[in-house]
Amino acid sequence: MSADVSALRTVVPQGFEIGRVRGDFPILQQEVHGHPLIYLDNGATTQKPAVVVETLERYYYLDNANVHRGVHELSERATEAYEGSRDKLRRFLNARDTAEIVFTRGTTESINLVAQSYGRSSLQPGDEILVTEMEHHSNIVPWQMLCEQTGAELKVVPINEAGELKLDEFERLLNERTAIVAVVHVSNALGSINPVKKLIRQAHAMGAVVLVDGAQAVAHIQVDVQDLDCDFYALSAHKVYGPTGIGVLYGKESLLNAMPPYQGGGDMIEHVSFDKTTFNVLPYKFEAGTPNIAGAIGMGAAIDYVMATGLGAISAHERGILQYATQRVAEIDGLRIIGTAELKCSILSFMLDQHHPTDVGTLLNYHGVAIRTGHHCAMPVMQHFGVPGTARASFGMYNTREDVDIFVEALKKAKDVLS
Ligand code: C6P
Repeated sequence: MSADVSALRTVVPQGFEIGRVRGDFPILQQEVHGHPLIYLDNGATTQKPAVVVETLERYYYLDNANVHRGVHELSERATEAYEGSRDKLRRFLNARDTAEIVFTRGTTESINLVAQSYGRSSLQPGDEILVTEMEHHSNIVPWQMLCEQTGAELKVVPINEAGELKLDEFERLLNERTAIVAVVHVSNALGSINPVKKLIRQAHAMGAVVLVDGAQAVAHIQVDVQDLDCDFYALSAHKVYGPTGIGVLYGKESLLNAMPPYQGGGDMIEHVSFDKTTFNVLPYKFEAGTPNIAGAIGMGAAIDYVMATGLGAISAHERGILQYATQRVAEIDGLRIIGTAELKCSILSFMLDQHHPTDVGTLLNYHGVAIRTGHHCAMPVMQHFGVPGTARASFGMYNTREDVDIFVEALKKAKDVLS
């Protein structure tokens, strides 16, 4: 091993200490337009700690090989690291077995897998799929496509003016025809945290299966799939300090076993002939072709980092930041927060007077402040609130009150310019 490679970090620091956490993310130590970077676009993607980048680097420098195929040393190492990551994800979600952890490209692919495999093989005309008005397009469009294919019908649970689910409407819409409930854990456009455990219990009582879109949840709150008793849980690594292009579909083993494969190809088969092909066991039945090996290993490193830092401490820190930001933006006349749910996490979506969110975001960028603007792939939410989009600050474990102060000062200047 060269000196350079051996210097790469593989040891994950323990505990939450904001100075150390910030130091673990080298990308934050830069200036943008002559100002320190204030990164408040964590809902879109989080930054990666050095240990994740260095795990990827180390994998490609030392261990790169295809998995499950070779008898040689590198393939064994790559396979061990890849399967090791699967077990890290199992522990992270408290799944019962690694067979229940399917690697996908991310939340979007996880939801499409369930729609096209579970949904297409089991839904009939007259069945209903229940989604909510606050879903990301990834948890709407695959179900609309499935409805087209099967004759099932899409039903939508509305939200109230705070951006909370109308739970009485959920109960009213849920019935014995409901085959699938697909609900977001934390809304990316509003920050609302949904009471998914209760929704799952109610859906199960009606005989429906439940998919939870956890894209915006797993970086902020502890998720225990056995405690939730969800049937499927979808996540993306890049929103939890890991690489892009990799994520997980958790599914209950009994359901995954009964489902047909999603894609055909290498690794997902047991035996192929022109007469008959039989499929591999879980989870490989759903992992056709050479997977994103480096991504999976990098995701494992990210999960190690998050678990060692402590999700409890991360949640508490971020709650403080969101509370502080909510108080501070109240100083700005004409700023309207979109999404005021009682239970919220890490997202502050807003309109500044009637100014277009893109103008607000563009001006903030000149102060080094990175936020996201637009419909956030949740157009029905924007339609509900009668806005073209919002400006959205979304917080991660490395954000501080000083970040919020700079953001608020930049907002005040943007307001002056736009007025
Ligand atoms: N939301 C945002 O800026 P993918 O693209 O597959 O990693 O994640 C899709 C997705 C699904 N559900 C929710 C709740 C999400 O927030 C996202 C991604 C990003 O809000 C990009 S649009």
